[in-house]
Amino acid sequence: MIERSKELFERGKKVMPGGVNSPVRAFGSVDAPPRFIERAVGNKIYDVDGNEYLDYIGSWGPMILGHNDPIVLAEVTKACTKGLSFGACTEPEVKLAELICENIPHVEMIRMVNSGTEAVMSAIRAARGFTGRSKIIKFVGCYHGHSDSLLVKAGSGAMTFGDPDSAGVTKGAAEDTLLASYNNLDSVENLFKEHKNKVACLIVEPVAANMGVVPPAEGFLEGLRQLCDENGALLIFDEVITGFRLAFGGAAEFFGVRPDLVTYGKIIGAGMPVGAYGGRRDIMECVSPLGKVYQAGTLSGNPIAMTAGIAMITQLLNDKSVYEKINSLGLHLAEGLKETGYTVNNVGSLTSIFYTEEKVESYDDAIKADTRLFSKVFAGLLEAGIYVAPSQFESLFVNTCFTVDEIDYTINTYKKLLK
Ligand code: KE4
Repeated sequence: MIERSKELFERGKKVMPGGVNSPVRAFGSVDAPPRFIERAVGNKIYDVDGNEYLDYIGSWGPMILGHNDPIVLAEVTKACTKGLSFGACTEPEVKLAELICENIPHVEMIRMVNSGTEAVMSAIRAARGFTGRSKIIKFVGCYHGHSDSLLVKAGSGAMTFGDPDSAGVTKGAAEDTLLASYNNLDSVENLFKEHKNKVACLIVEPVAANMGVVPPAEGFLEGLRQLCDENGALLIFDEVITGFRLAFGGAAEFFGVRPDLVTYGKIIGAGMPVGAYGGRRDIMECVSPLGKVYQAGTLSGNPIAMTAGIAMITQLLNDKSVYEKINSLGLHLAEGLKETGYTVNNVGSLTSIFYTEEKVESYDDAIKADTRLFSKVFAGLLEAGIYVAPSQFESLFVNTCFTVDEIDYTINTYKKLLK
């Protein structure tokens, strides 16, 4: 029974584009109406009709300790009594910045913003300001938020100059964005050769998770590091998904490759509206008011969001067994899903099942997956109380609150639906 969700969706469609505030939530590519979520705790969410689901989205990754972690909730509740926003400097923003910079070697300085999009947009501007160069390299199928120069993918055949992937993104905004193929170092080397000394930075999801999970091939990240060094370009790891999840130091620690800049999203705010970019001190010192790269935001460093982040990140710092737990749960899920005979990619607590029997090591492999079958399975999972991303091209996220029995229930449900 999902009458209230349906009613809210109809009302929403009258006053918000598609009835949503972010497109993926409209369930546009699956055979089911969106669920309106009323509350969540641990690894479960509850919709407005009272249905319970095992939550494999977790607000797209930040709920590593589960929803409404008691320590985070207590700290946020306390902070709210002091006021929600001042538009002024506060102690929590200094404490969160210290927590990150003192414990992640490649983040020497950091700037808080309000979303992953804003973090990436600002990091790109800092890279362009620091290098004095204009071109950026991104990978087809990697998603870095919706700022104009990142909302780009290869037009048909135009594999080197991006064509706008969205109406409203002008040719001018897209023409400095060069497109490479994920896990293909030659495609990157060719772009550097064609645009000698013009590339400011290369941005990559160190584990691609927006084409479904596609791990970096052996030597891929190391190769990007070398190519950036050889060409005077900055290497940016977009760790909005992998940061603080694959390891405390994110994918950079997990794979042992040092980026020049990293971007974070909601994960450093325990799911609150936060983002950040940071890295080498000499680059970050180019950012206003210290340097000439302007970037600002009323809500940047919001005290409630910072308090939430401090409460969660302190726990992750003090109890590294969290990573063994979520990585082993992720592996257990992946091994079980492989028994369906379909392709499963897994890195730590990130997993995707692709409805193909072929390997999926690139965007071109990923788009061959059977999305119609995905949609059918998705609807069946919802009916069984299992809430996964409403798109083939996302990840399944586990958190510390999952039990092996719940993972096994999930695996068995997939097997039944795929019989
Ligand atoms: P936000 O602006 O949505 O906070 O972050 C943008 C972003 C940047 N970089 C990466 C690697 C990301 O995955 C994202 C956002 N991810 C999507 C889900 N894959 C957010 C969900 C949505 O768009 O509603």
